[in-house]
Amino acid sequence: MLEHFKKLSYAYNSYTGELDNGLVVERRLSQLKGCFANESAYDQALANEDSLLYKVTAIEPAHGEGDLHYGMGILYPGKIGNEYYLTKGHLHRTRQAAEIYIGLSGDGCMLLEDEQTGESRLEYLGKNKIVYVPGYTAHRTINIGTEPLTYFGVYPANAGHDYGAIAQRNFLKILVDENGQPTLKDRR
Ligand code: PAN
Ligand code: ZN
Repeated sequence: MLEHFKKLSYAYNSYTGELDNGLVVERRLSQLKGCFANESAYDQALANEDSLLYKVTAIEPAHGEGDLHYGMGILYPGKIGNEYYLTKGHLHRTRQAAEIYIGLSGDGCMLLEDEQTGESRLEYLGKNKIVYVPGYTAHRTINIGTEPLTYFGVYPANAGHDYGAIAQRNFLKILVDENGQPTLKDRR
C-alpha cells in the first residue's frame, strides 16, 4: 500500500489553517445564500463586499476501503445581522460515515442535527477540544469568537459530501449573538 502514497506527512499551521500540498477551497458570502436567517442583512452585507468566510484544505488520497481523508479549515470571525459566520454544512453522502473534528485555535461551535429526528446539539469547538460527529448527522461549524477559528477534520475516504439535502430543508436551529452571548434559537 505504501507505494500508493506519494506523501505521508504534512506541515500545518494552527493559526492560519494552512496545510501543505492540499486542495484549497474558498467559500465567500455569495456561496452561502440561504444559510443565514436574516435575508436582508445577508443582501446588505453582500452588496457591501463578497467577503471570504472560510477556507478548507483537503487531503484526499482515496486509494480504497479503510482509507481516511482529512482536512483543515479556517473560519473567519464575523456576523450577518446577529448570526455568527458559519460553514455551509452538510451530511455525508455515505450517511453512516462519522467524522472527528479537532479544534486548533479560536472559539467556535459545531451545530449538529440528526437527519432523521431533527434533534440538534451544539458542541464547543476550540483549542484542546475534540468533537465527534456521528453518522447520519448534518454538521456546520460556527465562529463565535473574534479570532479565526481553525480546526482539523478526519473522515472515511468514502464519506463524500451531500450539501443538497440540508440546503433544501435548512438547519432547524440558528446561533445568534444575544447581548454578547451565543444563543441557540429556532429558525422561523
Ligand atoms: C469539513 C468541512 C469544512 C467546511 O472538512 O468540509 O468544515 O464545511 P462545508 O463542507 O460544510 O462547507 C468536513 O466536515 N468534511 O467532511
Ligand atoms: Zn463532514
